Amino acid sequence: MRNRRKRASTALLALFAMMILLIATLGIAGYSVQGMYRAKIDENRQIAFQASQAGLELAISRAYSDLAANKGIFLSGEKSISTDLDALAPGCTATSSVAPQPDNTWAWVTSTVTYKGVTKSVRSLIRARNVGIWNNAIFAGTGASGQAINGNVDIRGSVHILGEGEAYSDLNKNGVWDKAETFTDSNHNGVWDPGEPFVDANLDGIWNSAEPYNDSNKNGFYDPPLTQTDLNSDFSGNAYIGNNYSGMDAGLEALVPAAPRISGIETLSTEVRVKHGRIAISGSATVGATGSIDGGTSKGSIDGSYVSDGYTGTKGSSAVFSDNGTNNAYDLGSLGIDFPLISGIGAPQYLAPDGQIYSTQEAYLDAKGMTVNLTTITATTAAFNYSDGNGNSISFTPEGNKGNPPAKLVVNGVVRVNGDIKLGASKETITYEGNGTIFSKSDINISANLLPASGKIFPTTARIGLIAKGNMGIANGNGDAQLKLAGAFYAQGKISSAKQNEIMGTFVANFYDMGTNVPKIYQVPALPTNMPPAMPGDKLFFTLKNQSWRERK
Ligand SMILES: [Ca+2]
Ligand SMILES: [Ca+2]
Ligand SMILES: [Ca+2]
Ligand SMILES: [Ca+2]
Repeated sequence: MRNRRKRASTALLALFAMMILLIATLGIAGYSVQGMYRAKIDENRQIAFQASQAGLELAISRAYSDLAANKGIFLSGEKSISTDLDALAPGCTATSSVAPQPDNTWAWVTSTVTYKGVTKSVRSLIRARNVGIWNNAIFAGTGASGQAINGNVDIRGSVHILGEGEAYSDLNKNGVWDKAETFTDSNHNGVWDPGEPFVDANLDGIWNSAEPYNDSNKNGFYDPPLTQTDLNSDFSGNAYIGNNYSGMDAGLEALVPAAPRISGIETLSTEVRVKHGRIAISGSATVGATGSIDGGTSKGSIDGSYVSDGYTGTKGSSAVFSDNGTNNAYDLGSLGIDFPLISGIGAPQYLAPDGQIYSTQEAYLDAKGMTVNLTTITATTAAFNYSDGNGNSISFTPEGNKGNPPAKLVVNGVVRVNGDIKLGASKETITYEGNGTIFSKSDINISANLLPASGKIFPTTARIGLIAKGNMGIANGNGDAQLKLAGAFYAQGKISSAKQNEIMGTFVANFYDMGTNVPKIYQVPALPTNMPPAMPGDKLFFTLKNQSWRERK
């Protein structure tokens, strides 16, 4: 009995040992199956994650490339990107979505991928900025005498100065404009003649003439790239670059769309860019402002400063109030933004809206514009009406008794004048309607207020563009008073502003003389997407900034 029990105990012990062994073996086996399973899950998770990240990049690049068609804003939407990601994660289910944030230039972009039962989702907050030529208050090409913008000027909105010098044919491909080699004019005929001694500066054994250049300001010499850009208040008033419409004449403010607001704060998204040259700030001039503006309802600081050569003057960068500080270099070099020359050396080919290519934009304007024989339009000019059946027209109704109703100009399409044109006489007002551009093969002078007609808003329901192949003068005439203007203003040469003008819209010119009377220029952010026809440089350019990234699951 005792023995049996002992045997039984022994048997039980053996069984127990075997069970432990079995459990242990099974445990190892189970562990190894689970380990292989986990490795597979990790691999799937890795693939799902990588695919979701690739999906995010794809969705961001698509949102970016859609910006031009969508006029610079993000549109809400969700789409399947399963097919796009199939090579990375075969058989996955993938979606991307764009969720615009207030003002629609911000958006959350999300990519979600489910691969073999594992779901991964990542998202980024992106911000688009229209950095096109007409999304500025002032765009300057060349600049003269060391200064792109000279004088006291109150600018609300962005400023973009290239300061690249006049365009030229770089015959010897050395990257700089070369003047004529000096020579001894033995026969005093003003030109080099074979045999006359010369200084062979480039050691090529022959006398070299000056490289041809585009003398866009017609001053008779080549204007080189800038080394310094002057913004000063050494005279009267205060030069200023601001980010809001604070202090704007209420009557004028009613003629343009309300300034944008982001989270309730009025802002023009002002950025200041200078590719070549410095900004000199002296006296009480400032770029941006500190402290509360309009009780905190308007933004004081500018959004960004991108000035490669930095600030100088007696105040220098201490007078710059920018969200990104003052040490950022010019950031748009890769976009290839050039001054939009319409004719002469350096003028690019022009891609017309109908897809046809013209040798220059001037060639396009010549071919498509309606030529009229007008040199002066004053408020009392007799009524006229021209049209060509191709969508180009200009008509005029002089002002009524004592200016009531005001004179009205209606322009549609492109109207061309071969010589100078003068708009208005001293202390007059001309109102406008339509969607048109006046192109002068020479100079344009404006002596009257030029504002949208009653009930119209610039540039959404009435817009006018002025293109001067030469120069543009604003209130430069004898007896001209300060003017109020709303439009898109382009001069291949120089824009000169006398008087304390108030301008809504954008100036695009190679050179500026803003005088000493503190003209005010208010950028109208709706302009780049509501341009008058055929304005030079009206292509939209965007930058995209990735503000943040996060993994959702
Ligand atoms: Ca050269
Ligand atoms: Ca000679
Ligand atoms: Ca030579
Ligand atoms: Ca010149």
